[in-house]
Amino acid sequence: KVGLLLRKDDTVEGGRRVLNRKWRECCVLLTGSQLLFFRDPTWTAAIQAHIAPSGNRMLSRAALPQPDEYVSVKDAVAVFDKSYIKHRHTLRLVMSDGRHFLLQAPDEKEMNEWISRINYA
Ligand code: I3P
Repeated sequence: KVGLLLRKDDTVEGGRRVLNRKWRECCVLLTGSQLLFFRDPTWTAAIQAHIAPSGNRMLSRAALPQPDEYVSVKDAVAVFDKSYIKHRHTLRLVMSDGRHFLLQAPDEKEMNEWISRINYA
């Protein structure tokens, strides 16, 4: 699965509050159990073109741009955090090391799809 999401880092490893709390748009790709972040949102279409229509599997890794960051979601959990009401359709990605990312999807359907894909990855 690939898409444009807004991301805000909430806590770092260990659970301390992140200082830079700005929302940033990024292209996010879930492949296997890896969540890849591309800072340049204009890559979305190019990245999409490398994904099989069925979803998760990459057709060719070779021509993909290098992700700016990647995280393994194997021990991570994605949740809809009811207490976070500032932005709609925003999920909280909770990493086992204490990092929390907030990811804002374009709509509720997309948010729910990201949550289930991440949790089943
Ligand atoms: C942050 C920015 C974020 C906001 C965050 C602010 O300020 O306005 O949008 O997160 O609030 O600190 P700045 O642009 O100066 O970095 P929310 O949209 O979630 O409110 P926070 O400190 O409560 O996370």
